[in-house]
Amino acid sequence: MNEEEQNFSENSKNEQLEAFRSYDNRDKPLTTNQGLKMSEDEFSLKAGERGPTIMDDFHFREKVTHFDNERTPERVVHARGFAAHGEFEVYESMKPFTKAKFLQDPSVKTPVFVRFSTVVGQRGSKDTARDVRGFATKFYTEEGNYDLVANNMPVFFIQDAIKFPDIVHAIKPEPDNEIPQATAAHDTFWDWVSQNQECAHMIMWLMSDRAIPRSFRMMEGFGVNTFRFVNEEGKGSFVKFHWKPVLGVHSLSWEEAEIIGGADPDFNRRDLWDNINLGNPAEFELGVQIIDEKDEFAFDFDILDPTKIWPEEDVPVRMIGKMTLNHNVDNFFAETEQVAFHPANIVPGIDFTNDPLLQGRLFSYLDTQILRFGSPNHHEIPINRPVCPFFNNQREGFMRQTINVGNVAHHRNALANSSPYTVSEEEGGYGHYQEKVDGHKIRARSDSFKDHFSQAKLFWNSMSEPEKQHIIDAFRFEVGKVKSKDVKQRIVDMFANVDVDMTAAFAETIGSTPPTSGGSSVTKQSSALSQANTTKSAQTRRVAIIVADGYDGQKVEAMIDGLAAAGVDPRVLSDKIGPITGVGDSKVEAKHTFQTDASVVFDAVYVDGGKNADAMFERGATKFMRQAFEHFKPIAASNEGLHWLKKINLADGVGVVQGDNNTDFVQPFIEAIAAHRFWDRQMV
Ligand code: HDE
Repeated sequence: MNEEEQNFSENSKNEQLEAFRSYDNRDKPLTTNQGLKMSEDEFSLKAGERGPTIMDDFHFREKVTHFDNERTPERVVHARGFAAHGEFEVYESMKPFTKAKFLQDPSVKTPVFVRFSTVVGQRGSKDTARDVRGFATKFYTEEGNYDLVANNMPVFFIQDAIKFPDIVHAIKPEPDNEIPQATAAHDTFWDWVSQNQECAHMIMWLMSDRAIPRSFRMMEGFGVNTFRFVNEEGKGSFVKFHWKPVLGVHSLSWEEAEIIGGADPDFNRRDLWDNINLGNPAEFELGVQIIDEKDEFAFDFDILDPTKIWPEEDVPVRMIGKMTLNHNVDNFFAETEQVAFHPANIVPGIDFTNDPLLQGRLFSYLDTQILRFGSPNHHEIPINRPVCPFFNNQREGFMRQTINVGNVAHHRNALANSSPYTVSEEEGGYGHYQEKVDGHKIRARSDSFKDHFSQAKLFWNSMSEPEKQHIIDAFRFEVGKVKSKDVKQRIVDMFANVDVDMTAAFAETIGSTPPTSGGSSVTKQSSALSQANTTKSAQTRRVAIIVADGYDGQKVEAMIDGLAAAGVDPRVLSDKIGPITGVGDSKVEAKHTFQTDASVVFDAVYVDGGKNADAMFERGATKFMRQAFEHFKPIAASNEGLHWLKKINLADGVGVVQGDNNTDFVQPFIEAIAAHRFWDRQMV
């Protein structure tokens, strides 16, 4: 064991990054990049006070040239992202299945860096677009970096990587006018969908609530592709990776997502940043589904087809470890923007399969990094460096950092005793799984990949009634935005193969002819697919506490204390920022007003009142409460707050907790917050 291995811990990456951090600017003289102290940084060097700037002004030229070059190309997909550091621990040794070192010892914590992203929008687009979310994890293991580059949906649009440029061209803004931004709701995308029916299952996920997550902390992650575990004896098994959020899987309503897009386009990234700063780490369990090689053909779908899930009821997800994201970045560009993921960053014990989507990904990611960084040396950037040492004969290229000492940069050599040398698999060298491959060179799809509708129907069957309605509404919006009548009809004809009632329900509203027959005959359901069955927790939910001067001190304090004790994040909101005084010497600090914060950025609302309550309700609180009600959110009310709720007819809605004559209404409200939403609430 060498020195680096002995020192390996969850802090290894942080310690490595520390060497690159610069805290030096404070109380320091300003210098050029060459270290020259400058006496002036506000006026360029001119020939006379009103004269032209002159070439001698090296400081101006250095500063502006650097500024002019401060952009690198954004990612072609997943451009908008947000990342955090953390650690991963395995629950028990996975030795029977894989020799991957980071999956052996429960006492070892591996540092990780995770970048969440949307796929379609540009870097400055909104967080809450209807879209797939990326969920890419870099494990800095003792054996090198392992990247699990996942999404929050378990299947993909296409079965073969050669189609990726086509789907991305179709879903991105249209090329003539670059409209619309960050949405699939336009002609080229749905034209592509109707011509590529393998995407039917993925479209069901995209139309579902999964595409508008409440929080990065409340979504699942899926490796999508089928990978291979390999153990020390060389035995392989097929594996799919899952991340399960400890807080459960929760989503916004569509209207809310649209409003938040304007009210707080950084909603998801702010949520992660704030919560980590508040000491609420984002936690996910790592799960694996394992299929023995002998069962490769035991299913009614092809286990290498990335448009198929392995239903959890048939292949259980085994929870094998936990990831905790507890540390924000110091510098967005240096870390979040410069991190470079690649599914081929792999460690011994994990290998690939012939999944045709995965095979193409193994090429694409390295290629795209070379455009983004303009250099094959991006592995030297601090965030991308492995924490274990690396040695090889690669040299030079743009921005090379390492100073390789010595004259030998070739293998095999005698001058340096043939080092760096390769090592056997027994000593930790990577050996590829020796799968036997036998076939003709052919451009074709296997017959086993040709059923596009059965699992789309399985997904539909598994949804609760509100989830089904949301899917229908999403089709109505997305396909309703399509201008071509022909494309719309083709979409209707395509989804009639999934479910006739579902398709008829949106066909009518988009001006198409509804189907009268068709539909998949699948009746099976999978309860793991419905968010109705997910974990419920009030923890970290943000709740607006609406008060005006003269509020009920006892009630409001009991509520704030009770919520805080349950891990909820209460935020006082009034019609002015500053101290608000309640009855009985009670005082709270309002940090939000109806002008600064919309109802949509809170999970729930408690409204009391006060002597100025009428004015407050007339000015902003009524709209705020009505919006919370329309977005199915838990509401609690007491005193004037309850009075107003009654006045506007909302007090008897499901999920509304009334605080008058109710000594303990805090607990029922916490339970209502944990329920997330009351989707069956009737609107008044
Ligand atoms: Fe990616 N994908 N992808 N992808 N992908 C990229 O690499 C690609 C696919 C995913 O936060 C790119 O560094 C191809 C599936 C995530 O930095 C690019 C195909 C899944 C991220 C690329 C796929 C993903 C990317 C663009 C089809 C889920 C963001 C920038 C064969 C398992 C990583 C970059 C980050 C990024 C190619 C399909 C996940 C162009 C060719 C399936 C989370 O290389």
